[in-house]
Amino acid sequence: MTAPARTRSSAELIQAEEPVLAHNYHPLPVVVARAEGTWVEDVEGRRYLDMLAGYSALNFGHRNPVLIEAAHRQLDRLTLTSRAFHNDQLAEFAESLAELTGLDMVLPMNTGAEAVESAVKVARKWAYEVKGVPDGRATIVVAAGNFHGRTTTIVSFSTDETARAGFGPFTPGFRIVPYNDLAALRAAVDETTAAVLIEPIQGEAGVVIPDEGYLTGVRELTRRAGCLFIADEIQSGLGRTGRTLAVEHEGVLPDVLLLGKALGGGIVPVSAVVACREVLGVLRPGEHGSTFGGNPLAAAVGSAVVGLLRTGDFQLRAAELGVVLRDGLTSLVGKGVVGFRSRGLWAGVDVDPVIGTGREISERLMAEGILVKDTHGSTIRLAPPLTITEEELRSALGALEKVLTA
Ligand code: IF1
Repeated sequence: MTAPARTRSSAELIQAEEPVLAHNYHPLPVVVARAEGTWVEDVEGRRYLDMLAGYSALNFGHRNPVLIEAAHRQLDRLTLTSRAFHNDQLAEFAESLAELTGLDMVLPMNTGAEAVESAVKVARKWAYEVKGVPDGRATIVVAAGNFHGRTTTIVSFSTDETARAGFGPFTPGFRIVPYNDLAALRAAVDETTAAVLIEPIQGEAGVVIPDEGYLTGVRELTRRAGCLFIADEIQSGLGRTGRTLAVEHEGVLPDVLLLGKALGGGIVPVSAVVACREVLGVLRPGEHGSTFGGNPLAAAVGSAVVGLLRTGDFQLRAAELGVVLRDGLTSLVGKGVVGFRSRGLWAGVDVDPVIGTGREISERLMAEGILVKDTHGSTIRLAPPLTITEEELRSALGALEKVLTA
C-alpha cells in the first residue's frame, strides 16, 4: 500500500511515477509542489529560482495575481461551452489580440502544435483558393533546426532524428532549407509555395538568432513570391525578447503569427493563429475546429495576458534586464562559457564540454537552487519569468559562475 499522495516525499513521488508514467521525459530530480513569481518550492520546502519558466509559458511569473484573479473570476462563472454556442469572453480576446499584434483575425486553439497545424492547413487552403496552386500541390518551406511541436505532421519537417525516428510515414509537402540563409530560401520558393514557416529566433536549437536583415529578407522574399510569411512566436513572443514580438526587432510584420505558451499565462493552454483577413477568411463553418479552442476560461486569461502586455512594462523589463543578462554572460566567456546568444531575457549558453554536459550543468545548478534546462549537448537555456528582479538575475549568474569555475 503506497502512502497517500499528500505525504509522499519527493523521492517517493519520483519512484511512484516510474511504472505508471510514460518515459518521454528525463526530468531533473526535483518535485515542485508550489510556486510564486520567479520561485518554485519542492515537496520538502527547498526553494529554487525558475530560470526555465515553462519554456516561456510563465513569462508573467508563477501564479501572476492579475491572471489568477481573471481565472478565478471566470471559473466562478463559466468554463466551457464548445464553439457550438457563443460565449461572452471570446470577442474581447480576439479583438485585444488582433489589436496587440496589428493583424485582423484570430483562430483560437490550445497548444502551440495545434496553432502550427492549423496554420499549415490554412496556408494550404489559401494557396489553393487565393494563390491558385493546383490542388494537393502546395509546398511549405521550413528551416533546418526548427522546433514547431510534436505531432506527426510537424515532425515530418523536423531535422531532429530523435523527434522523427519511428514515427513515419510522414506528411509530404515540406521543403527544408538552412536557417538564416536567404539565398537557399529564395531557391526553395516557387509557384507551389504556400508559405515560409520560421521561428524569428530558433528556441530549441539553442536560441539561434538570425543575422540582422534575415527577417526583413524573408518578408520581402515572400511578398515578391506571393506566398505567406508565417512567424512561429510561440516561444519567442509575448515579451520574452524585450518586444511584444521578436519580429519587431526588425520592424517586420508577418502574414500569419503563431502564439502560445505565455498566452495562457502559465494557467491554461491557450494558443492562436493571428493573420490578415485574406488568409483566415478561407475557413468556413465545419472546416476546422477544436473542443476547447476559444473556451471562455482560456479567453478570459488570454485577455488578461494581453492587458499585461499592453502597458509595455514586461517588454521593457525584459529589454533592460536583458542587458544585465548579456553583460553577465559576456563576463563568463572564457570562464567555462565558450559562447552564448541572447536577446532580452532569453539566452542559449554554450558551456565548455570539458566542464560537463548540459544535463550535468543543470544538475549542478539545481544543487545551487537554480533550475534551468539543457537543450542539446552542452548548451543550456536561460529563460526566467520576466518578473525576475535584477538581484535574482545576478544571483543566478553568480551560481552559474560558481558551477562553471568549481
Ligand atoms: C516539450 C522548447 C521544445 C515551440 C515553438 C511550437 C511549439 C513549441 C517555437 C509547440 C514548444 C516546447 C515543447 C516542450 C519543450 C519546449 C521546447 F523549444 F521550448 F524548448 F521542446 F523544443 N513552436 N516548445 O518552442 O508548442 O505544442 O508544446 O504547446 O517538452 O515538448 P506546444
